[in-house]
Formats: sequence, structure tokens, C-alpha cells
Amino acid sequence: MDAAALESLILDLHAIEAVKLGSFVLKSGITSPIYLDLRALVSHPRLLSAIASLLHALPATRPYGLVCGVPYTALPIAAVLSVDRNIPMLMRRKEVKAHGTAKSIEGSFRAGDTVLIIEDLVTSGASVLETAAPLRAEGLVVADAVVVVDREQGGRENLAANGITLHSLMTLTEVLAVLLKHGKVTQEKAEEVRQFLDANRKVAVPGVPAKPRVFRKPFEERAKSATNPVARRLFEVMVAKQSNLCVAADVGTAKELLELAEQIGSQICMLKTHVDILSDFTPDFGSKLRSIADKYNFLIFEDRKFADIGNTVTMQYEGGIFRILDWADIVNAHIVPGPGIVDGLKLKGLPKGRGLLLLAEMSSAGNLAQGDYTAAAVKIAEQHPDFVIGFISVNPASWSVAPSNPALIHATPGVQLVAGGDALGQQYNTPQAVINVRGSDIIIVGRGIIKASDPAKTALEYRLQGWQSYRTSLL
Ligand code: 5BU
Repeated sequence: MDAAALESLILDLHAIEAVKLGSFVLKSGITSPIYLDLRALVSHPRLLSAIASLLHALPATRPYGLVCGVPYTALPIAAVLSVDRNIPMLMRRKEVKAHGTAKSIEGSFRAGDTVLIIEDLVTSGASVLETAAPLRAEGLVVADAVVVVDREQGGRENLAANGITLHSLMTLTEVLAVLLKHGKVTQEKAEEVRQFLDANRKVAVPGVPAKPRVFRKPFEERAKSATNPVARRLFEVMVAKQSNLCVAADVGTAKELLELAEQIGSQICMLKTHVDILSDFTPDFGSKLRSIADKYNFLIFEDRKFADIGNTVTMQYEGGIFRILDWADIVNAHIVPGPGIVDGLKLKGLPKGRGLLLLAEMSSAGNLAQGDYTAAAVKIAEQHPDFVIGFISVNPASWSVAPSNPALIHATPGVQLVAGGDALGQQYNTPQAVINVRGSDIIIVGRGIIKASDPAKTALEYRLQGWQSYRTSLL
């Protein structure tokens, strides 16, 4: 497409409000100053048709006889391209029906046929991969994807790592340049978007199926070495539910948290809470959550991150309005204050049969929990096998001092289906990388699940990925 045609296309998209400037929270949790919404295209048939033919004109690396749109926004684009160019279309179901034929791909095809994927917008590439997976599972070949706008946030690289070449009509940088030239955006806003793009231009490589580099004993066996009752139960729950998924229930109210727990309870081994973010907390919260935990057989982990002297943490653990000791099976602590913090928490927790995770590492960029600090956490944990059940870990395979006690569990936050990060320093790895390459046992997933359009179904996907990764790493 020449520069003039690109310019007029961008202005057309702006005119139908497909490009919006402001402050928007994206599906991934990132706050973006620019938002593209191409759903408006369905009301503008001429523009829709023009975009379809421009996408068709992009050169693919491999001839294709079928097209498939990523649901939902790209479906009309794919349909128009299909009709205009007489290329049969396939449709991927977002929800696979439990009854009837339960097909995830609709349309006629033969294994070995090549399909072109059509998408409106690519950020990380996760949506394209979600559509490519069931197509490939049917024996179809996916080599190229065409997209209207590339947000330049790692999608091209992620797709390339999965054998898909991305072809775009325009990049977000080009959209911005045209809007600026035509006075549709202020210099200041353009600069904000540019800074946002630079900060989020992370190359995020999703779970490329790699051979496991870490091998471990089965959870059943490790349960036998555990002296702490919560550690033993956690292993048993993981085996019984075939789940090493912990969901971080970072919602703003107790009401939402309890609803979420009901939705995803059957998929998880553990639910992680931040009780101090619940605006409607009442003293019966703990007993309500406990009854859901009993119903679905999962453990409760309050991510309190205690960090004070032993005497103070005994009070913070037991008292206040939250009374964490009454309802949380597991809590965690920083080791900054030294081993006295473990003694303090143990004083209250051990008689109640509770367990403690030590923060040996953190997932956020630039954090200081590494090297000797991590080694010190291992040493303290080994001194308290009756109460310390394991660690918050990020890359235990890299630790210079590995724990010798097989009962010690590694749980890792900063997990999404596609690697990357948020605007505030969180760093994400895929379930496969966390379990198979970095050697953790449990994946902790927050926004990847709770912000998904269907948290229950997404939790199932994470559970399967986490468990599959664990299975392939068994000795
Ligand atoms: P996310 O939405 O998947 O990024 O949520 C991660 C959760 O794990 C969130 O509740 C954090 O408070 C928590 N977390 C973390 O992200 N990194 C850490 O090192 C520790 C906890 Br410890």
C-alpha cells in the first residue's frame, strides 16, 4: 500500500472512531493511552470491503486455499474477503458445544490444507495463537496471519516463534504519525503513546514446546517426605485434582472473590487472596471462603507478605479485623527481618496446622531478592521443616543452593499464556517455561484468568498447561 492510501485508510478509521485516545485497561491488565476498536467496521460496509481486499493483497509466504478469522471482530472481515475473492472460509468456535458434534472448527477442509488467519489487531499474538492451535490440531497448515494493525508489542516475534509470519496493513507508530500530521492528536498525547509503546515493546515468547530441562519426583512421593500437614494436603490435592494451578483472586470485593472461587474452584489446588484489598470485608468472609474451599477441595493462601519482627507478626497473623490465622491454610513472609519472623508466625500457625511460604524470589523487575538472599531463604526453610512448606520462587532451577528437602514446594507468580509484562514491573513467563524450564511446581495466575472473558474456561486451559508441563517433567 502506498503512503497516500495508508494515510487515507488511517483517517477513515479515525473518522469511524476505531481509534480512540484516553486511558484504557487492556485485556492483559496494561493501561494504554490508545485503544483501537475495529468492531465499528461492521457499520461501514465500504470500508470493511476495502480493508478485506487490502489484507488479501498482502503477500503470504505460502499459497492458501482457506481463510479463518479470529473471533469475533475479524469474522466479518474474513467473511467479506471470502465472498469477494471466492476463497472458502472456516470458522473457529470460541465456545465448543458440549452436545452435538462438539466441533471447534466449522467448514469443509482436508488435513494438509493451508489456512490464512485474519485478525483485526495484534498485541502479543495470543489471540492468533488461540485460533492457530485448533486449526493445527485438525491437521491444517497455518503459515501466515494478516492483520489490520500491529500494536508492536511482541506479537510479530511471538508468532514467528510459533511458525507464523505476521503481515500488517499498518503499525501503531504509523497510525500515530498520520493522526499527528492531520492534527487529530496533540503533540503531548502522541508523546505519551510513544513512551507507552517504548515501555511495552517487550518481546514476549510464548510457550514454545521445548523439552523439559528440569526433572522432579512425583508429587505423591514428595507428599511422603512432608512433615507439615498443609504441605501434605497440598500435594494430595494437586494429585487428586490434577492441578498445580493457584489463582490470584485480585478482585476488589469479597462478593466478587467468593463468586470467582465458585467459578474456578474445581480447577485449582490453591486460591491466593489479598484480603486487605476487599472493600466490603466482613468478619464472616473467612468462614464463607473456607466452605467454598472445602466444597471444591482447594487450599487458601493469603499473600500477606509479613515483614516485621517476630513479636509483631504474631499479632498481625492472629488479630486485627482480618484474623488471617483463622481461615488461611498458608501465608507467606519476607526474610528481611531474619529467622525470628518464622519463629513468630510458627508460634501461632503450627498449633493450628498452618504452613508458611518464604519469599525467596519475586517476579517484579529489578527486585532485590536474589543470590545470597535467595540462598538465605533456603537455609531458613530447611531449619523449619515442620512449618515452612516452600517458597515463592521465580527461577529455582537457577539457584546456587537448591533445597535438599523434597517436600519443599515452589510456587511462582508472574504467569500468563504469553510471556511479557505489565506497565508496573510485573514480568510474565508461560506455564510451560515456569514448570519445565525454571523448575517450579505451582503456577500462580491472576489477571491472565480473572480478566479473561470466561475465567472458568481460561482456568481450565491454564490447569491443563500447568499439569501437562508437570507430567512431562517427571523422573
Ligand atoms: P498477575 O495478575 O498474574 O500479575 O498477579 C500476580 C499475583 O501474584 C498478584 O496477586 C501479586 O500480588 C502476586 N505476586 C507477584 O506477582 N509477584 C511476587 O513476587 C509475589 C506475589 Br511474592
